[in-house]
Amino acid sequence: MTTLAPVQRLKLLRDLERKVLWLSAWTVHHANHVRPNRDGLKVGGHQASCASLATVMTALYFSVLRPEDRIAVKPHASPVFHAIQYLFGNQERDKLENFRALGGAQSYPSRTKDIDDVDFSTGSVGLGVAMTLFSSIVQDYVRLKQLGDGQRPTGRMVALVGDAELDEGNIFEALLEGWKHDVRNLWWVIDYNRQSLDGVVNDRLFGRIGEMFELVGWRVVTLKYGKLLETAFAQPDGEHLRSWIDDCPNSLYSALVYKGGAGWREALTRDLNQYPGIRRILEQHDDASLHRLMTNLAGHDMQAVLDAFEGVEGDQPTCFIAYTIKGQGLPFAGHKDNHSGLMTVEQMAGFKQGMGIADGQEWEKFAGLSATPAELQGFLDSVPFNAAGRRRTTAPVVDVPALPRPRDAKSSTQEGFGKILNAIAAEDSELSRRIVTTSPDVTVSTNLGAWVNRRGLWAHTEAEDVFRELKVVSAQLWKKTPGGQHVELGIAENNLFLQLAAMGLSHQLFGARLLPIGTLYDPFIARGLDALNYGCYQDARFMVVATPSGVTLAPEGGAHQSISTPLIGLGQPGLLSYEPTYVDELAVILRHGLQYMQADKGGSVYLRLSTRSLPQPQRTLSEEQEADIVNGGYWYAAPEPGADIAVVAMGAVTPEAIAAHESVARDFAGAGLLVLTSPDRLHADWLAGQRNRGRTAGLVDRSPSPVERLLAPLSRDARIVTVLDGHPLTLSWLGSVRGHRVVPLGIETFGQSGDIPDLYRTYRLDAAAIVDAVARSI
Ligand SMILES: Cc1ncc(C[n+]2csc(CCOP(=O)(O)OP(=O)(O)O)c2C)c(N)n1
Ligand SMILES: [Mg+2]
Repeated sequence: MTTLAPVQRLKLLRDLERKVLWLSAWTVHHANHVRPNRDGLKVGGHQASCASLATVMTALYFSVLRPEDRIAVKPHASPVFHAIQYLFGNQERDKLENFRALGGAQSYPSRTKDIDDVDFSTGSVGLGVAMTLFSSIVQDYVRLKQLGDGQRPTGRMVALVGDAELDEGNIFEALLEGWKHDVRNLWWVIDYNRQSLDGVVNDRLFGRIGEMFELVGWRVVTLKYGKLLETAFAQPDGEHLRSWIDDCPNSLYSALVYKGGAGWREALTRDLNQYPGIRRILEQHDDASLHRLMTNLAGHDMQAVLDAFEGVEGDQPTCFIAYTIKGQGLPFAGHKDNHSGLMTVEQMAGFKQGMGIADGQEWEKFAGLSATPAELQGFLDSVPFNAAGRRRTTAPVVDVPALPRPRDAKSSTQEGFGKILNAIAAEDSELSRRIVTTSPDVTVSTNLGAWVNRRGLWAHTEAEDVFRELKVVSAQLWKKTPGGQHVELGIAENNLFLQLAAMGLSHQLFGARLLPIGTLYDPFIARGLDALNYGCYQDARFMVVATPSGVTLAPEGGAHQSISTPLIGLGQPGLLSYEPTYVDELAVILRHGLQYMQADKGGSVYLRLSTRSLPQPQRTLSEEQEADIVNGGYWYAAPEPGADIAVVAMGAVTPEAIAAHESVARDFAGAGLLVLTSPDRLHADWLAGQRNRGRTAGLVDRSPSPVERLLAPLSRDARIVTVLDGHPLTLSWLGSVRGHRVVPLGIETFGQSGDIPDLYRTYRLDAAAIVDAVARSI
């Protein structure tokens, strides 16, 4: 490719830009108008949003990007991405024909469901953008600590951003965090088409956007006018034309784009007729060429786009503001309602003709282009970005040996977590090197302090702990070095989950396995929930340790109590959740979690911990008990066969269940006490077991799932009382497993502050409430 003359390259890129525009529009059209529609629902797709980015993406993928770069594409430009990959030979025609159908190319680029080498899934606007920033931190983390194979050049983390995405607050949270961490090698290309979904983007806001980026150390490159307009501005009175466009409100500009040449003529005649130079420009252009001139924004001018990208050197984070037109080249260009607009069959016929595509040639890679197929294919074969094929990396699995088990007589699970990590930190092992922790300003209060004292804070450059230098006594040693293993974040849970997601993809993005552990207060999972979901959706592998939880944090009151997080744990795909009661359970679960995070069919892990100190059972767990803990639960006091009563408990309220069980067992001999560690795991295995049985009729696998096995000893009519410090629905489903009647106890309302005896009594979690529930169940 380097041998190509610039004019030749430009010509080929313009051809490919045209093809990309065509294929993206056709893919959406085909899905909506050509493919049979069985349910009458609109299939959708975003032809206008795609057209807006066709030039920029063509320039990037076919010329500017390198294999080590990682890209988040604006979700609704998915058809452009797939078209580019199709031209590269990485996407199949069949998948494009099935765009938005089962098994076809995805509506929004998906790392897990698309076949064409998506780097970052996108969909929930704003998150993919910020994800590139946190990935840049991970890239540096891995590089500075030499955790990769040392062969990978440093890449640029690139986001193709819709302008309305900048309304999402998470972007600014990320920008501030990135500034603190001195992010590098980050390119955000803003598709400044001045339109969102409902209408036109606010002018006042955008006037400030560049300044905001500069404020946090970014370089801002504005791609405003294309070569045609620049030439017109250089003519006599041209400066008035420039000021007119500069001052043109977004909504007026968009409306005129839609109206076309006659509309431009009318507006310019009205406002600038006093200038002879402008009158001459108007005379020299017919309506069609006037429209071409007035819409010649830099974001659609291939040479201007190339100049901008190629003119940037160094690793300073850079924001490109590319002026574009939503729907450029399509009949509804600029119309404020074009976001979900689709070309009609007639409009598509005209567009197709204009593109020089004959019937039956719609999917032909080179139909309707000016260069020969051989020239185009030769060019595609030499594109640097695609030269090495699929760009996803792998990394070996890290062995996770049995973890240390603190043996305190009394401990909370949070304290146990801190001690286990502290013990790992003291080891010199592959495991201790690969763990990376992060927390949004709750490192100490979630018990990561000891780990950080041993392993240090991570930063690009070394910074001493001033308090230590001045000999101020503190339990926390906060020295920052490039060798540190804790990434301290400001208080923004969105950032935490995106940082975890980026760390949790390090093996596939940067060829270096990390075992990320993030801590936060359990109630604030809700604050970052979409980002957590986003991380899980793209199969990032991380561990969330959430503590304190429930009403058990007692004096802190209702504002900090988490009630529905166990349901999030149950309902969130890609996230296996546990709520251990005892520290030995936690040690088993932590080990399993670190393995599960690396397994092919694994996922991320959520541990819901507590600050309540509980007397610890002095026991040595057998292999079988450990397996039960991993599978979701075990009989703390086994029921006698045919028992009529069982108490089921999980987490901090288990001592109340133990006390209640002792009392109940006096009246109901053989009553059992079941301690659960993961309703999520039990529930998932139960449903999977049922599905498999249904599917393999004939070869029926009748082996019961763990929860069926656990409940098997109970009599058919047994009553079960369940209790947890969380929403009662979490465990009430247990009644469906074998048809037992369940009385579920838990928290359903906002709590109050108080001590544990008062709160457990008030919310009916104490032993008396459990005994009462047993009595009422009879
Ligand atoms: C979190 C979230 N909220 C809402 C949406 C629905 N949505 C998709 S695109 C869009 C407007 C995007 O406008 P812009 O970013 O300017 O993109 P354009 O289509 O103009 O390129 C909206 C509201 C979404 N995908 N994600
Ligand atoms: Mg927009």
